[in-house]
Order: sequence, then structure tokens, then C-alpha cells
Amino acid sequence: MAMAKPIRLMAGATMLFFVFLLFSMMSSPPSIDGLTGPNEAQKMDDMARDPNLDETLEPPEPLHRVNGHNYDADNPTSDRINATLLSLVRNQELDQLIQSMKDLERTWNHKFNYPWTFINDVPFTEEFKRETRKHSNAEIRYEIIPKEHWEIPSWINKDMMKESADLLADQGVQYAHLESYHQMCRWNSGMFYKHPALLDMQYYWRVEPNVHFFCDIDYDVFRYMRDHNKTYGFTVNLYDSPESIAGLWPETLRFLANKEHSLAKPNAMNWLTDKDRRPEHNRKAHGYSTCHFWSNFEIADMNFWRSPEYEAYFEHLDRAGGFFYERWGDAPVHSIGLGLFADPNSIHWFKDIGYQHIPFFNCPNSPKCKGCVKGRFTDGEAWLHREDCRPNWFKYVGNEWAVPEKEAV
Ligand SMILES: Nc1nc2c(ncn2[C@@H]2O[C@H](COP(=O)(O)OP(=O)(O)OP(=O)(O)O)[C@@H](O)[C@H]2O)c(=O)[nH]1
Ligand SMILES: [Mg+2]
Repeated sequence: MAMAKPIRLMAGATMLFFVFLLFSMMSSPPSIDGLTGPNEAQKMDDMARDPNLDETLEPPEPLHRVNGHNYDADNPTSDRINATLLSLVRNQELDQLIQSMKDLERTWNHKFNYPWTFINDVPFTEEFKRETRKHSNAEIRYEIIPKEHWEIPSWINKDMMKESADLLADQGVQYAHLESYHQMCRWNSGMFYKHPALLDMQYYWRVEPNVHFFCDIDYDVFRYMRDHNKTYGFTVNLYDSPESIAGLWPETLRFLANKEHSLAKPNAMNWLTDKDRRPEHNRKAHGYSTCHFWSNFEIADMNFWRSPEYEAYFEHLDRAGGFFYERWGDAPVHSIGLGLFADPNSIHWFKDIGYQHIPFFNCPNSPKCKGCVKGRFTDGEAWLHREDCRPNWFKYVGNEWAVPEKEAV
């Protein structure tokens, strides 16, 4: 007896999914040799103590500061550069967003008055606009995502997506069935910088609802990025849940085959592929350490995401479907892109920016900070301490804040 069409479709989708899964798991990734990061002299094997316990001042000059009216909100010839504070946010997160705004305005933006850009997949409510306007003197823009940037792409099979979400959920992957979460991760990975309102914008500081900022910052962080040739700035460096990205590294290596010339030299490949500290993570992620910059905080140059190398990488991943058949996050995707295609010297740890997104902190030892415990990495369960991947970053790339030994004595 012939199978009914929906059953045939389902059977086909299931077959396809298992082929995808098998391919991801079995493929033996091509290896890429001889690539290392800089700062050999400052390498640390592990952290004997959290560097956030050491006194933290500002990063090196040049630093651009408030001087008279140079950063007034209404100054048409201000010293601001082409940059914005950027939040993808839902109307119902208004209170949590205001919490983040208040902290960032108090510690930094009331001095520098960079514009805010709020982005949503549906129109912002009048209440959202009215209430957020109360918390900044700077310009605020409210933007909607073009449908074609947010929708699940036509090549994604919905039946297969549902089945894979069931499997991911069985493995404890959070938000596996939440379609909008997958869409958000894809949008943050490869779409946000294509938004028409951002096309002529270069730098952004990503701000999520319900995050905290603890330290006064007295210099223009965007000019810091530009003046010091920085591409990307992070505060927290973590391990990911390997179950959510099982096929990401095999797909990355498939993309890289025959493209070794496009890798940055130096690059952070060793940080991406470490298997010493958490071998199980590396094994489950098929060769990827799962180390990533926690992308709910990012200060970065959008021209990097717009580069042909990253754009081709994102396109490849997007076509492979793992934003929907697995739960590839924008944090590992951005981080792998950076690890491969950016000079690690252009990646900056904003150690001086005290930050919390539950359950992790970056809390430096500085008189400029209030409200967090210096050196505390998490206020959650003890096992969360294992999620810290900074030791690997220091080991392979270096700690730019480390005091050279001669000076330390
Ligand atoms: N407009 C809009 N924003 C979203 C949607 N889903 C997530 N976001 C935003 O995307 C960012 C990340 O989403 P979160 O839900 O915080 O994801 P997360 O940080 O991994 O999860 P939590 O640990 O629960 O905070 C936040 O700024 C959200 O406001 C959505 O469907 N629409
Ligand atoms: Mg969040």
C-alpha cells in the first residue's frame, strides 16, 4: 500500500536528518597545522588566581576623554565616531532593558551620549518608546527587522527542525523548541549588520536586557577600538554546551577545506581547538574546544562581519542549516569567525568594564567599580566555575593586562 503524502514527507525528512547527523558525527575533520597566536612570553597554563583580583586601571593611551562640550548630546560637531549602542529586544522586556540602560548611562553614556538603536522583529509599542526615552539624553532609534532577515529560510525543512528539536531537548539543550531563539541566534550571527539602519554604522556595543554594568568608564570606548586597531572586545570568555553545536566544527572545517590561505596570521586556532582542559567538550564538539566570547556583551567593528571571509563563512553555515537543526549560537559562530579570520591582537578583553549577565561576571579590582565582588566569576552553583575559558585565552593568546615580570617584582 502506498504511504500517504504527509507520511512520505515525514519519512523523507527523518532520513535526511539522520544523514545530516551521521555526516556531522562521523566526518573526520581535515587538520590545519602550524597556526599559533602571539604573546608567547605571557602565556599562562592555567590561572593560579583570577587576574580580576589584580588592580585594574585603564587600558593604555591614547584614550579620548570628555573635554568641555566635546561629547554633548546636541553638539553637531562632537567627538563621537560612527557607533551605536545596540539592543535587539522585545516589547515585553521593557523593564529589564531599562535596568541595562540605567547602568550603562550611569557608568558611561551620560558622558559620551552615543545613540541607542533598538531593534525588534515587531513594531515597538508607544509605551516602550516613551519609557526608554526617559533614560538617555542621546538620540534613540527604533527599528524593525526586515522580514527576509528574520524569517526561517526557505531551505529549512520544518518537520526535520521539529524532530531535531526533540532530540536536542532530550540532550538538555535549552530553548531547543523555541523557534524565535534559533531565529535570534541566526540574526545575531549574520544579519544584524545588514540592517538598513546600520549600513553606514561601523562600531556597536551590544546591550541585552537585564545586564549590569558596575564600573565608571571615563574614556570613549569606540575611539579606543579605532585608535588601537581593535576589531572585537569581550568581557566574558566561556565554554559552550557541546550538545547545541555538535555539527558546527565539522561544518567549519568543510568550509575551510582548500581555504587555508584565508586564515588570519596569526590566528586563535589553538584556542578554538584546545582539548587539554576539557577533553569531553572537544570530543562532543568534534574538535572544537567550545570556547567562545559571551556575545551578550560585544563591542565590535561591523566591518569585520562584513568582510568577504566572515560573510562566506556565515553563508556556508546558514546553508548547512545548523541554526535550526541544531542550536548554533551567535557566540560560538562569532568566536570561530574571529578565531580564524581576525588577528588575535585585535581582540581586546575589556577587563575594566564590570559586567554581569546572569550567571557570570567580569568584576575587576578597581576603585571605579561598585556593586560587584572583585574577582567573582559567578554567583551561581559551584560547578559553573568550570565554564570559564579565560585560562585558554591567556595560554594561547596571552593576557594583554598582565604586568611584565620585571615590573611586577
Ligand atoms: N525582538 C526580539 N528580541 C529577541 C527575541 N528573542 C531574543 N531576543 C533578544 O535577543 C537577546 C538574547 O536573547 P535572550 O533570551 O536573552 O537569550 P540568552 O541570553 O541566551 O538567554 P538568557 O540566559 O535567558 O538571557 C536579548 O536581547 C533578547 O531581548 C525575539 O524573538 N524578538
Ligand atoms: Mg540574555
